[in-house]
Amino acid sequence: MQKIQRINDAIFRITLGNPLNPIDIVNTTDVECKCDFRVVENKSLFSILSNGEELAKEIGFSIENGKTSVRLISSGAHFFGFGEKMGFLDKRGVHMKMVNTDNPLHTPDLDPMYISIPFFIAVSPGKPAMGFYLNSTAFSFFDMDGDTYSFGAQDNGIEFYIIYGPSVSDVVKRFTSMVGRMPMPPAWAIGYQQSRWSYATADQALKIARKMREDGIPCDVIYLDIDYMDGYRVFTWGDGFTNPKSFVNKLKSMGFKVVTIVDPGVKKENGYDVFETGKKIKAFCKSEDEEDFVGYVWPGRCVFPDFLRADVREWWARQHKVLFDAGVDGIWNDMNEPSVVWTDKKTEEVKALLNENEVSFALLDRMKGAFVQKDYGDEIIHTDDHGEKWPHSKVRNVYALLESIATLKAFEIYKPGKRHFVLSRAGFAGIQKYSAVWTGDNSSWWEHLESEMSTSMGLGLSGVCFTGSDVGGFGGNATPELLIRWTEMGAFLPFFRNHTAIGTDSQEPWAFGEEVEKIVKRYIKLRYELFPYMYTCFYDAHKTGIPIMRPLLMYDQDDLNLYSVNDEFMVGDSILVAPVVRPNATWRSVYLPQGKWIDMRDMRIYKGKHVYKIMAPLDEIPVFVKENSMIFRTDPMNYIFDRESLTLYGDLYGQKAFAKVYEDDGETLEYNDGKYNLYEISVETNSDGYSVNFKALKHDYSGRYKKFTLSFMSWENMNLPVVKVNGKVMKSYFAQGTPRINFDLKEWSSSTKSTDER
Ligand code: MIG
Repeated sequence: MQKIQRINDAIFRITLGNPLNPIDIVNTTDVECKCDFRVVENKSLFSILSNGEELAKEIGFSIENGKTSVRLISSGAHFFGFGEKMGFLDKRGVHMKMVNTDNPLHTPDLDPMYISIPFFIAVSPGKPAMGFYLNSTAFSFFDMDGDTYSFGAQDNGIEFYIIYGPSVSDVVKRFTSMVGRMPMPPAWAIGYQQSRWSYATADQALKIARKMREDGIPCDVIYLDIDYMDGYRVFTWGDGFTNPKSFVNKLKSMGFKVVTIVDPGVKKENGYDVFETGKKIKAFCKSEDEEDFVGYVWPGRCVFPDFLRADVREWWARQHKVLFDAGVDGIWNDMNEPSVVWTDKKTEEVKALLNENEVSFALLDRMKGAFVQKDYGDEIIHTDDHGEKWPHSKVRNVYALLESIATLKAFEIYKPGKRHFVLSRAGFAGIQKYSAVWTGDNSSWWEHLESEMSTSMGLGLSGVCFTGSDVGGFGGNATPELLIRWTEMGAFLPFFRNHTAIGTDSQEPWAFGEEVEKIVKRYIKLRYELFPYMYTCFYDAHKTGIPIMRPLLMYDQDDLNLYSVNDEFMVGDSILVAPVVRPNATWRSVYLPQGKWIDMRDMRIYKGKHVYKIMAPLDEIPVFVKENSMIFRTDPMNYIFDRESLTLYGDLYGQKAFAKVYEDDGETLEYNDGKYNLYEISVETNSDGYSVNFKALKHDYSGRYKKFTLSFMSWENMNLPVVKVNGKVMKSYFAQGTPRINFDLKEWSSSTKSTDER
C-alpha cells in the first residue's frame, strides 16, 4: 500500500494507494546534496531521518471514501508556504483547503483562495528544514494542528515528495527544481503599473497615460479591464476602442505597454467567432448530460474552454491574435478558478423554491451561495488528449495553470523571440513558469496592507516569486494616507500595480492632490532607481527559485522570533523593509535579525536581535541595508526603456561587500543563449581606503550601463580614501559628503572578462 522511493540524495517520494492526476507537473532532476537524509520504512509506516536524528515520523494513513490522508508528527515544527493564504505566515495550528476559489471578501480566516499550491515547509530552530509537496491536482487539505499534522486529497491515493533542506532556501531551491522556476520577465513588467476597473475608453486610458508623463511619474503599463471588450466578449474590442491599433501606438509612443484582461468564459452566442470556432473543435467543458456546461459570468451565459486538451490550448492561443495585432504587450488572466457566478441549474432551483412560495430569503441565501461557489465541482466534466473523462474536482486546481500554458503559447506564436508577460489570478504549483500572480480582490483596508505581506511571502516560499497586491486596495475607497503607505510598500513588491474596483474612488497617484502625489511619486521613483538591484533579484529567482520578497525567517531559521514577523520582509539578500501599516502612525517597532543593519535614510547602524522604535513620518518608510553589502541603483527614468545609456551606482554599506549585478536586453529570450552581463564587485577596507575588485563574469550584451559610480556610504573620515580598483589607484572625490569613484564600465569589463568566457 505504501511505497517509498528515493529520487536523489535530498528527495524521496511516497505513494499511498493509487493516486490519479490528469497531468503531472513534476520533473525530478538530480540535485546535488551532501546530506545524510533518509526516509525509512518502519512497521509499514515511515520515518524521516537526518544524520540519524528523526525529523518526523508517520503515525498513520487512511484511504476511504475517495479520500486519502497521512498523519505525521514532528516535534516543535512550524509550517510555512501553502501557496496563497490569508492569515499569518506560520500555519502551525491552522486547517487549510486547496480549492481554487474566487471569494472577494478576504477576511483573515478566508480559506481557500484563488491559488492552490499543496506544498509546505516544516522547520524549527536548530533543525534542518524539510518540504512536503503533495503532488495531487485534486482538492486537498492540510490540518497543521501542531506537532501532529495531516494532509491529503480527495483521491484514492496520494503521492508526495519529501524534500530536504537543511536551509529553508535549499528546500525552495529543490522544490522549484521539480515544479519549475520563472523565466526572466520583460524588464518593463518590473516598473510601476496603473490599472482600474475600468479605463473604459481609449480617451480615458490616454488621459491617464498623459497625466503620468506630465507629472513626471514613472510608469510602464496601462491595464485595460473588462470594459474594453464588446459586451464582455473575450477577444473583441468594444465601442470605446474604435481603432485599437492607433490607441496602442499612441501609448507606445509615450513609452507605455498595454495589458488587457482575458476571462475564460466565452459568451454562448451564435455568430460570435470565438464561440463558433470553439464549438467546431468541441473546445468546451461538458456537463453531466454531455452538453456544453453553461455558467454565468460577465457576458451572461458562457461556455468554458477545456484547457486540459492540447488542441484547445492551441485554439485559445490563436484567439489572442486580435489583441496582439493591435500591439498589446501582456495578458491578464482573471476569473480563471474558474469563477462562475450562476448556472441555469441554480435558476431552476430558485424558481422551484419560489414556486413553492418560499420567501425571498431563500433566494438571497442562494445568491450568497453562488458567490461563494460552494457547489461547483462535478457539474463540469473535462476530457484529456486521450479522450479520458475527468471530473472538475481533479482539474479545477490546474485550470488556470493550463490556461497560462495556452497563453504562453499565444506569445510564442505572435511574439516569437520575445519574453511573455501574463498575470494570473488563480494558479497551482509551477504557475511561476508561465505567469506572475497578484493576490486578487483585497480591500482598501489597513489590515490588508499588512496581511498582503504574509500572503505574498507564503507564495514566495511556495515557488511563486513574481507576486504583488493591488496597491491602494481593490474593494472600497482608499484614504490618502493608505495610498501613500501602500505605495511605499508597493515600491518593494516584486509586482507593483495600483488597481481598484469599479465604483470606488479614484486612486491614481494624483487622486488626492499635490501633497499626496509628491510622496507617492517619490516612492515610484525610488522603485526605478533600485531597478538594477531588483532586476538582479529577479535573475536570482529565475536561476534558483529563491523568492525576491522573503520572510525574515529565511535569513535566520534558528531565530524563533522571526517566525512571527509578519509585517517586515526582505528584498533579496540585503534590503529589509518595515512598512507602516497603521493610520496616523509616525513610528513602528521593528525587529531586526542577527547582524548589523543600516537605516537607508540616515545611515544609523542598528545591532540585530533587538526590537527598535523606528520613526517613520508619513513620507518615510523604514528600509534597512544589511551591513557589508552593496546596493545597486541607476539614474531616474520615466519608464524602463526610456534611455539607451545609464549610470550604474553601487553603494557600499559597511566596510566590505561581495555583490553581483545582472543586466540583459530586458525583452528578448537571448539571455538564454548567454547574451547578458553579470558583474561581480568585491570591496575590502584597509587602513587608508578601499581595495575594489571588479570582474565581468559575463559581458556578452552591449548593455545600457556605461559608467559605474561607486559610493562609500560608511566612510567617516574627513580625508578622501585611497581607492584601488583591481590594483590600480583611482581618483576619488566627495559628493554630498560621500567619497566616490567613477569608472568606465565597458572598458573595465573588456579588460576583466573572466578567461573562461573569452
Ligand atoms: O468579478 O474584471 O480580481 O482585478 O478588476 C470581478 C473586473 C472581476 C476581478 C479581478 C479584478 C478585476 C475585476 N474582476
